[in-house]
Amino acid sequence: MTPATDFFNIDSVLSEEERAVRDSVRRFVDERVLPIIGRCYVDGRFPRELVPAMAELGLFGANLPEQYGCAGLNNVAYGLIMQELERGDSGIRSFASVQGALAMYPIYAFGTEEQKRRYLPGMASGEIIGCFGLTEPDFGSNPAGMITTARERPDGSYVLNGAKMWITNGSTAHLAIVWAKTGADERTIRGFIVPTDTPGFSARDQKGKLSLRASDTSELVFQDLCLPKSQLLPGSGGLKSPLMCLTQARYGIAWGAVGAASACYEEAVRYARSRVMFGRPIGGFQLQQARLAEMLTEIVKAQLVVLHLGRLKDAGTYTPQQVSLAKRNNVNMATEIAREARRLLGANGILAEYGAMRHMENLESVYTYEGTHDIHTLILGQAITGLDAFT
Ligand code: TGC
Ligand code: FAD
Repeated sequence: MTPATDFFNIDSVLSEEERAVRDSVRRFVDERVLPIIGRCYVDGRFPRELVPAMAELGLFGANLPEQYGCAGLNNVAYGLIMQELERGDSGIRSFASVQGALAMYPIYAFGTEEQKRRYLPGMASGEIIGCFGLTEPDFGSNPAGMITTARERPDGSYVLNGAKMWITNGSTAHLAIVWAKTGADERTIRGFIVPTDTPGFSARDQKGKLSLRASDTSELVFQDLCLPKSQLLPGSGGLKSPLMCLTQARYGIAWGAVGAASACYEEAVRYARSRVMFGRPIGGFQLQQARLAEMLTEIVKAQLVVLHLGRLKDAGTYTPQQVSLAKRNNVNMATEIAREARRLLGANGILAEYGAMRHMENLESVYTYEGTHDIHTLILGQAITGLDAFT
């Protein structure tokens, strides 16, 4: 018997193309990610050698149009990609999320035609790696307060000064999408495409991470960094622009969490059926059955949330608040399931040879980034009551 996570036969409501995309990424994860990821995690190394194969599969900016070298998939197929990648590891999904939703999307949404043609095909093919700099050392949940500045000079060029913190892909990226204030308040926030070889740019790896270890995380510093006007994203303006990018990434994360939870659940089922204690498989004890029943129930609910959200996104009728609900619920669900799976595995559950503890540690970052669980609670609170708890 397979530990089927598709308990509600969601397969039957996916299109042939959606299933084919899902299956090809699943194969990639089985063949290329799972055999090496435990080692990468222990070594604290992002497996960059996987990038060409990921590009070949069309995983970067997969829901952006084909005219820019992207796969042009719908949002459900895009979500299924994120689900399968995170079944492997949150760090691998993070790489694809940042590249597609946080670096390619702003160029697509706010860039000129010339910028889209210059950057997007190379990013889809994985030759140009991007990162997204919004968070600062003193402004995480409240990016409106950012102190990075972009001062406009009389010739129309800009000078950037400031620092960004916790930036995924930061030290390996060829370009950074940097958000900075051109004036006094958050209405003047603009986005810039910063080539990372520009004088005045530096990146430093964040050391000592106990989570997302198979992912690069860095601090970026801009010191009198001069940029021609051509690097401004002209369609960006105000905090709303980076928040629009976050909505794209949060959507993918809500799907990704289902993948991480499914990996943990499937591992737990296999273990429960094979581990014998007190003369029988531990899966035969009611306590472990209750644990597994709870996991499966929560996974199914989370699957239904993202599938419906994806259909709404494809219809153009979804809202950022719905995305907040999905990110908040699904990541919390996956965090709990990873912890329960680790416990079910007993001592083996602390080994990198199994996935549960790696997922559990990763999910602590996923719980925190892209809006902490608390921030999404407050976003929902605002949607429910009409009262803003932030100001
Ligand atoms: P607020 O006044 O609420 O909003 C300003 C304007 O933006 C609009 N808006 C959104 N638009 C699109 N999508 C969203 N999610 C939006 N949220 C708000 C809003 O309607 C308004 O528009 P307008 O036309 O009136 O100007 O802004 P606020 O300063 O009160 O902030 C609200 C808050 C706290 C919810 C926001 O700052 C927030 O979401 N904070 C969390 C920060 C965060 O998530 N950072 C993530 C950094 S990137 C990252 O973590 C990458 S991890 C790597 C990976 O993905 O794998
Ligand atoms: P803080 O904002 O300082 O929050 C600390 C605690 O206070 C949290 O529990 C929070 O929920 C709570 N809190 C904050 N405000 C309130 C409130 N109003 N009411 C109640 N509680 C509140 N950022 C990027 O820009 N780009 C990236 O690529 C990126 N990648 C990341 C990768 C990793 C591995 C990690 C861990 C983070 C990454 N981030 C990135 C940063 C991430 O988005 C921030 O860490 C996140 O937004 C939270 O900010 P903070 O860590 O400063 O926490």
